[in-house]
Amino acid sequence: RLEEARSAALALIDSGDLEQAKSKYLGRKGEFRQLQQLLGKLPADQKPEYGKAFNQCHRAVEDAFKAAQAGQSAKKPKGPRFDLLPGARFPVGVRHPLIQTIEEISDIFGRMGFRLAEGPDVEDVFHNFVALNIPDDHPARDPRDNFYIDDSLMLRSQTSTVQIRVMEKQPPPVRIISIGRVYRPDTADATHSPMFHQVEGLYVAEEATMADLKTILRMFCQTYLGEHVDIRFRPSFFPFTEPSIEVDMRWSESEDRWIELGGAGMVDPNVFKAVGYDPEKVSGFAFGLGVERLAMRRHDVSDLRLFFENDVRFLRQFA
Ligand code: FA5
Repeated sequence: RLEEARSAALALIDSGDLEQAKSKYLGRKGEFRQLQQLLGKLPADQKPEYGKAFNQCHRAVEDAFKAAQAGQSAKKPKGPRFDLLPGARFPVGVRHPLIQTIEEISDIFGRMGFRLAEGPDVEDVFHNFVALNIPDDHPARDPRDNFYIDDSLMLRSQTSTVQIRVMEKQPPPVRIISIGRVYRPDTADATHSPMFHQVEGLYVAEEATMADLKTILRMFCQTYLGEHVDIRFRPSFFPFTEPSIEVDMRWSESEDRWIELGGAGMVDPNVFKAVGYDPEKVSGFAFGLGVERLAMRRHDVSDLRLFFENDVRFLRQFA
């Protein structure tokens, strides 16, 4: 009976009469349901053999049914039965190149063990300056160089604020990056914008060295920009690192033109004190790089303002 049911059901499916096949064989009152019920009444020693045969037949018919069903619905045109000519193409957007850059940067540092951290764009003077060892009379605090909201609030001028926010919340060791917007009343030109992005990194451990810092920066640049990229380090000064360096990248292999990528250095003991870390017990390094500058170098974009003009002819090239 099982064999009969199988061939009859398959024949129906073959002929395309899926309704019949379903109600007669596969439905709730169908033949297979009845055959399955017989299973319960068999003597125990015949059950496994019959059960196996039943399952095989049932599955074969079901699979054939599903395949036929899929075939039928694919053939049945759902829309109007005429050709809309010429085909109207929907414009499909692309993710903004800076978003793509940010995701790739966090991917690369993620693989090196750096967790992603965040801080607010509207920041207080304590996190933007005080805790970073930038004294009251420091020129970096000048109202002409910052967007103050009132005496104690401002749009952050650097992502170094996130170093403080992270260390306030957790004990060492720390290994984070933070990527976000920063704001400075800089005049827009080919390499500057009043709003731009930085990627900040902070590494704190029992022992961290300048060599570790330079290796991480070099590895990151070679991964993101390519093996051939030329990087150079210059001595520099930041109140929150000592010693401090600046990182430049060569604009192209053929040109002797260098562009500043960011600042970095060994975390100043005063910064550790501000967040309650013991500078005798930990050391660390930090860096802050310009995200637009990285994207420019990677995609050979000669004017940073293009990233903010949102001309679709430019954006489409990043599909
Ligand atoms: C800083 O902002 C420091 N916080 C970096 C740092 C972090 C030093 C941690 C030590 C330890 P600086 O002002 O140089 O440094 O800015 C860093 C980078 O941001 C620059 O090298 C440049 O790539 C980018 N940058 C600065 N100003 C602009 C701007 N107006 N438009 C686009 N990119 C900018």
